[in-house]
Amino acid sequence: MASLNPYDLYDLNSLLSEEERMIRDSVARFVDERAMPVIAEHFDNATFPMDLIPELADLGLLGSSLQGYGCAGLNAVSYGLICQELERCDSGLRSFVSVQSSLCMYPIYAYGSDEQKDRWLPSMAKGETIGCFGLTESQGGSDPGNLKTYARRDGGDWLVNGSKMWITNGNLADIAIVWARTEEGIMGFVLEKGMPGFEARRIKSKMSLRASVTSELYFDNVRVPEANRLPNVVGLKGPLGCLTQARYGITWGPIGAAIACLDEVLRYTSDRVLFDRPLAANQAIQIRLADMARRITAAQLISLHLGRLKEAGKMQPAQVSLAKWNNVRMALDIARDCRDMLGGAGITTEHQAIRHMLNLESVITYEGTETVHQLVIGRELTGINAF
Ligand code: TGC
Ligand code: FAD
Repeated sequence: MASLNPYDLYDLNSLLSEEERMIRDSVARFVDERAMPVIAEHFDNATFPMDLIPELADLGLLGSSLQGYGCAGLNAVSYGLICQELERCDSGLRSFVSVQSSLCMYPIYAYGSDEQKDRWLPSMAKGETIGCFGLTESQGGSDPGNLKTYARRDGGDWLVNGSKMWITNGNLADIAIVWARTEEGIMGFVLEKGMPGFEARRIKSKMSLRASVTSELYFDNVRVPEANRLPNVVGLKGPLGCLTQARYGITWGPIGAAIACLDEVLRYTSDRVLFDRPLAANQAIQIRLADMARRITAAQLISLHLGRLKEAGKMQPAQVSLAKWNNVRMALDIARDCRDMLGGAGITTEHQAIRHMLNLESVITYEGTETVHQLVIGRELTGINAF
């Protein structure tokens, strides 16, 4: 009997096309050679590895699912595999790509005018223009329908007032996709760095996603031309449609984080000798390792099937909710358990588990908290809206 790959017990590799495997392997190489060696230091110093942005762009990872405008036009499973490999390194690296691709390039692509697409998408694909996505406000991110940021028409322009909270890439961004209430409903606007009255303030003292920039955005009578309003969507379905794209990718990312933790702890428990035998020789340890493999395998099957549904145009938001809930919970539990099996060695960033564990505390909160996704499924099952 051939021995199984501990990180792919069901040989899902065999269900991938040659192109999908090639994409996964080239991102994996980039991660191992370029990102892994620097990530712990960036996490410790609370900096984002800016010098990797051109490399992410050269690999075609920015806006990789979009067609044209210098984008790679990859299928859904390829995008998922990209997220998985990036998050094998760090959720912050995957977040950067998720936000740029699914939350900034996607709304311009899906809801923007031809002029807006020509103006922003090619430079975003090259990593020369960085975006952020402003939906959440301090009064409650789970309920974006209650957003207060307001845009009112003023001649041919709009005046935007309000603020946004917890915005990934906020201080790095050249443009911000800002969702605001108007007399005509919720609309999306592209705000540009340097517009008078538009300010980003970095959120400090984060214990999670430290290798990612998170900011507050402030808008004080920011004058925004009509040419910067996304013309083709009105209502909450605009931002929620972007979230569906990003959440799909997030179902894959934590699989990478969980694999990184399992890999680390498999090595550690084989090498560490306690009571005259390797730690891995204990039943209590093997049961925990087996449980990790079980949960990773289930998550892999969920995301792969979800990806194929997406490619067939059949993916439903409630299916994405189930996968986001399951897969992030899986990875967070595994990271915590791996941290424990490393003992004292598990509390520094010399090992990965604690970094992944802390990052996943954000991942389980952003893009819809675990509870929000549970309630989406509850609503799907019962037909009763419990929000
Ligand atoms: P509800 O009445 O359910 O829906 C309003 C309209 O939106 C449509 N819709 C969706 N469309 C696409 N995708 C989805 N997932 C959708 N969910 C709903 C819906 O059909 C409806 O359309 P229409 O045409 O009838 O108007 O709205 P609700 O107010 O009851 O809210 C439902 C709820 C709670 C699920 C929603 O508000 C929600 O998802 N809340 C969580 C918010 C959230 O996830 N925020 C994330 C902010 S961005 C972020 O965290 C980025 S982190 C990035 C990183 O670093 O990786
Ligand atoms: P709340 O909505 O106040 O929720 C608090 C608690 O109440 C949670 O446990 C929640 O599950 C629970 N809860 C809420 N409603 C119910 C209910 N009906 N029943 C039971 N329990 C409920 N947002 C952006 O727009 N853009 C970004 O780029 C972005 N990046 C982020 C990066 C990081 C690192 C973090 C931490 C957040 C980011 N967010 C971003 C915001 C994120 O989407 C919100 O934090 C998230 O949606 C939750 O909102 P909240 O923090 O206001 O918590």
